[in-house]
Amino acid sequence: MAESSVWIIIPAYNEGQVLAEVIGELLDYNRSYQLVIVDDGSTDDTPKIAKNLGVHLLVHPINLGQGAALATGIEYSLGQKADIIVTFDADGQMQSADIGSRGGVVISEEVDVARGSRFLTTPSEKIPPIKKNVLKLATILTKFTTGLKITDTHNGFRAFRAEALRKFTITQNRMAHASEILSAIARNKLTYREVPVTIRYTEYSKSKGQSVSNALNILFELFSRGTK
Ligand SMILES: Nc1nc2c(ncn2[C@@H]2O[C@H](COP(=O)(O)OP(=O)(O)O)[C@@H](O)[C@H]2O)c(=O)[nH]1
Ligand SMILES: [Mg+2]
Repeated sequence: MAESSVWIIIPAYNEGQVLAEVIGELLDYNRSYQLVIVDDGSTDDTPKIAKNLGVHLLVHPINLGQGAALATGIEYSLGQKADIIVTFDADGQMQSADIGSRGGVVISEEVDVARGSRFLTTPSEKIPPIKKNVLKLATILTKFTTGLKITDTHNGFRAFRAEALRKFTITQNRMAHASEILSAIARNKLTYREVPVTIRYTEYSKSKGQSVSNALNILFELFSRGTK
């Protein structure tokens, strides 16, 4: 059987400081991955750096948000006949080793979606306490609104079978896409598995990451929208 083609979508917004290192780690891990950087209207040196990395580069002329960047990368990869599509952050918080060769469990366990969970590995004291509580609340609301039993609802690490991604599109441009994807998994009855991933909390990532108030906004949005 031919090898599956694995496409990694890397949304990047002002990640010039770390982007080259993140891409280098992914390539060192597995050279056969197709890497797609979506430069989301960055105003730093992200475009210049991305251009020289020898990977697929898609550009939003203005900043549209992480959800829009993922949608752009997914549409492109589906058009290139990807078999497995992985969403992976550009800020160095994720580890390429967590992808697993060839899409890992998506293939070995024959599920539509493998979702990362930081609560299956990272010693929980490393997760900022407020963030931990917000994420815990999110799991309860998610169970209530979608019926999905997920330990980490807002983890950006996901691996999809291409066919699963053809069943829905991401319309939430900004961070609410995380909830939208969960609703789509429930609505389309996609099979899923959570896989342990390590999320690194560096000073850099903490200074740039999503604020707790934004996480709360996302939660309210999820709660009010339900599974529609
Ligand atoms: N914050 C933010 N991140 C974006 C945007 N567009 C793309 N991204 C990328 O989305 C990923 C996750 O963003 P981040 O703010 O670190 O989210 P967090 O890790 O959930 O706190 C990073 O790779 C960003 O570079 C955007 O408009 N805003
Ligand atoms: Mg981050």
